[in-house]
Order: sequence, then C-alpha cells, then structure tokens
Amino acid sequence: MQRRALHLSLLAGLLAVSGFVSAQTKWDLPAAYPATNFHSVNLNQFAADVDKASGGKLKITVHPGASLFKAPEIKRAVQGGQAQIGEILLAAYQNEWQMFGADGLPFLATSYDDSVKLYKAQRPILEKKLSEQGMKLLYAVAWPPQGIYSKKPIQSAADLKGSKWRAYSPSTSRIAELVGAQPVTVQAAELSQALATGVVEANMTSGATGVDSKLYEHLKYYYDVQAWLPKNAIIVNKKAFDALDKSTQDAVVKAAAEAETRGWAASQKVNTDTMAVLKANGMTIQAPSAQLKADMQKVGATMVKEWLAKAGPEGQAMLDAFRK
Ligand code: PCA
Repeated sequence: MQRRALHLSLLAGLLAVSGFVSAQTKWDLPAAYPATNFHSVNLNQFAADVDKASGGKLKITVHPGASLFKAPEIKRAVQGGQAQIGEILLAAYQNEWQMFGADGLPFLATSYDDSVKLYKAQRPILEKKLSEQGMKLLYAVAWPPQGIYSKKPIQSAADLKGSKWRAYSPSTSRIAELVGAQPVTVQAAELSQALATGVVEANMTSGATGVDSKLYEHLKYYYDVQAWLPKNAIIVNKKAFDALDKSTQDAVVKAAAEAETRGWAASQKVNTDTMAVLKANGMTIQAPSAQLKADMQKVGATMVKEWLAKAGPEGQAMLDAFRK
C-alpha cells in the first residue's frame, strides 16, 4: 500500500519535471505601434482569448511600440523564429514583393467596403507567399483611411513642393517624389520626435496615428483625402504553430478570426473618434479642395500603373479579382 503511494507520487513528480503536467508554450509578439493604439489593444485581447481558450497552454506576450524589434525587422524576426508571432504593416514590404503593397496604393480602395474586397482578393496570394516563407497569416486589419497632415495650408499638390515629407512605405515615398516633396522615412515609433526636431513638415497617415503621435502639436492642417487603408497583418512562424497541439492551434485560429472582425469594427470607430480628438486639439480638418483631390488622384493613377508594371500578371489577376 505504502509502496504504491510512493510510486504514484514519484510518477507525479517526474511528470511535473518533464513539463508534461503543466505544458506551457510562450510566444513573443513584437508590434510597432503604441500600447494604446487600437491594433495593439486588439492584439492584447487576442492574446487573452488564446490564453483562455487554450486553458493557459499558450501564453502570448505582446511587445508594442517597437520595443522588441523595429517595425521593418518584425517580418524577418518571425520568419527566422526570433519571435514566434508578430504584427507587420504589409505595405512596408512592397519592395520585397509588390503584392504586399497593394493596399498602400492611393485611390485603389478608399472605403472600408472596398478595403474588405481588396483584402479578399489579396488574402489567398498573401497566404501562399507567407507559407513559402515559412509563415502563416492569422489575420489582418485595416488602418483608418489616410489623409494629408501639413504644417501649412494646402490648396493643390504644388503646395507640397519642397516640403519635408514623412514616409512609412515605398508608396508613401513615391508620393513625395511625384509631388516634388522630400521623402524621409520615419517609423511611427519615432514620428513624434521627428516632428519635434523639425525633420517632418507633412505626411499621410490615419487619424489614429495622428492622435498616437500628437501630430496636432506640429501640423495644424488635416485634409481628409481618404486615399487608401493599409493593413496590419499578424503572422506566425509555421514551425512554432505546427509545434502546438491541435486544440491549441484551433484556439489560435478561432481567436484570430474574432480579432479580425473586432479589429475592422474598431478601425471604423477609431476613424470617427480620432477626427474629433484632432479637432479638439486645434487642428483644422477639411475635405481636400477639388484641385488637391484631382492632383492626388493623378498621383494615384500613376502609381497603380507603375505597380502593375512591376507586379505583372499576378498583380493583374489580383486587380481583376478585386474589381469583379
Ligand atoms: N499609421 C501607420 C501606418 C498607417 C497608419 O495609419 C503609420 O503612420 O506609420
């Protein structure tokens, strides 16, 4: 009797030591935007949902604000397994593969409805590409529509000539070139500082980033151009995902689908809310003049043409799927 009890306790001890009883996996999730940004808030909810649904077997720690990796390094970190999972701005990787930049092209998809359509056309090829790179796409959420922030009032694109223009992607740099501005790449995490030191006089981004980085402290004019809605994507290293047991994998996929739905709704709400915050902080918020709008649309048409020339038949097929 006593002997048997001893055996059982020994067995329990061995199981605990081997990690069998309390098997727990920990993932790091680098993200580039501040903790209060709606994408980051959504990521924390996603992590909490996974924790709960997996019965505590998978713990995901979100590292917002580019605290673990800088924005342009996150994709490679996930691919190489330095981070198991991460959040990337797809459009930032356009030079690597043109399809990544499809949602960063001005005036291709300018409303939430069109962005959803574009995402549907983009998603299968994104999944294929990321899979070839040893990763899996979990979900993607659009930023609110991109408008122009400027130090001075802007009546037409000519007013942007020579201005120091902050870019966050190849496309936002290209816009600067086409309007004769001087592009300087600055990640969101460094944007406030860049403004304070005067290296940025204009840029295109969302109301969300306008509030995150307090753009109203330096740029007094906002033109609600609604030119495109770039997406953040949450990607996971395939080996890390495959190492999970089936029920935990299912928990991740389900929580991701919920985060996607929640994120798109949050984006729309944030779009409205942040316009009010910008205004309350003294910004002049206007629709673009007919001239400015026409100028920017021309820039967009040029860029879609350039993109298509580089993207080839794969790009054309995606555009056809989007427009059908
Ligand atoms: N904010 C990010 C990307 C798009 C957006 O709205 C940024 O400005 O870096």
